[in-house]
Amino acid sequence: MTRKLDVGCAQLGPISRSDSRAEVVARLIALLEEGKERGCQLVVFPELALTTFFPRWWLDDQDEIDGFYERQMPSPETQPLFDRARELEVGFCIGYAELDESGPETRRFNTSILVGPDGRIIGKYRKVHLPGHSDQREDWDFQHLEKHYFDASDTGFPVWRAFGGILGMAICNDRRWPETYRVMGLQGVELVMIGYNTPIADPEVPHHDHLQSFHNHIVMQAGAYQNGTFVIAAAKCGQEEGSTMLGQSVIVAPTGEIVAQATSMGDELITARIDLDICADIKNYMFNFEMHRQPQHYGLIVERRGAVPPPLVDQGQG
Ligand code: ING
Repeated sequence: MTRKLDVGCAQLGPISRSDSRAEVVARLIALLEEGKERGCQLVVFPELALTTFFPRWWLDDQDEIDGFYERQMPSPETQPLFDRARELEVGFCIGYAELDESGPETRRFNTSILVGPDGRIIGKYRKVHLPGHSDQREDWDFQHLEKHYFDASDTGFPVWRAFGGILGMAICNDRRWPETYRVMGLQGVELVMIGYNTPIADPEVPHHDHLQSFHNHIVMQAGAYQNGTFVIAAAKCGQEEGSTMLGQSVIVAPTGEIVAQATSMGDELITARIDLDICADIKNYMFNFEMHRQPQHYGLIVERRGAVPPPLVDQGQG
């Protein structure tokens, strides 16, 4: 019996700073309902899917800042999404800014959760790779302050048995790092669900702006193929508060092939019937980790954070 799963990737267009949770939740529910109509059992939403991408600004008003976070999930404002998902019996993955007051200190995370068709939370992931900077860059049109607004992850990259397979989550910049996929690959992951908010303009390397879509896809196609897993990646995109955000959401097969791709810069659902059993075609042969990996030579990957080139040897070289 093949393990076919009908999945949806729900790309979101811009969310304005002034959009209420209710307005956004209505858009999410519309995409979930379309997913149901098209036979989806699981729908993946973007990173920070409830608000505008607020790390683009240096904000001083703590109340305004806190307004971008969820203190509980589901919250009263997001409960309608969970209720509708349960009615439709469609699971979903969604990213949001999490304000965690459960411990002695308040902690803040860029978080993603997996919710089952019964509306119950199956698992939570907190973003590991926080890109950008923590200081204000006065001369930049937009900041990238995830290191300022979010704490480091305390979850790492877990996976869960759900929807007939082994599923994991990653968030935006995580998708650029091979370690993200490999840590889940070493747990047998068959579907990695990713949300992203990617500004086209990178002030530090503006001459790469035209490569954003290429880089977006190459890293996920490679991660999928090298670990024999499907990848579903949902963008929040379009002109959001003056910042042009990358779209081109995709569903990628374990072969690295793109199965479906969004063609708009707005709210758009792309779908696919994926067969989780084809992961074995990669996991059992080309990337049979048990048969081919040589961890005794990989130590630097864990031991070393930054690159350390070999010492300059005096061979008359400059
Ligand atoms: N967004 C971007 C990403 O990795 C980024 C971060 C930083 C993009 C600098 C471009 C330039 O896709 C998030 N949210 O990680």
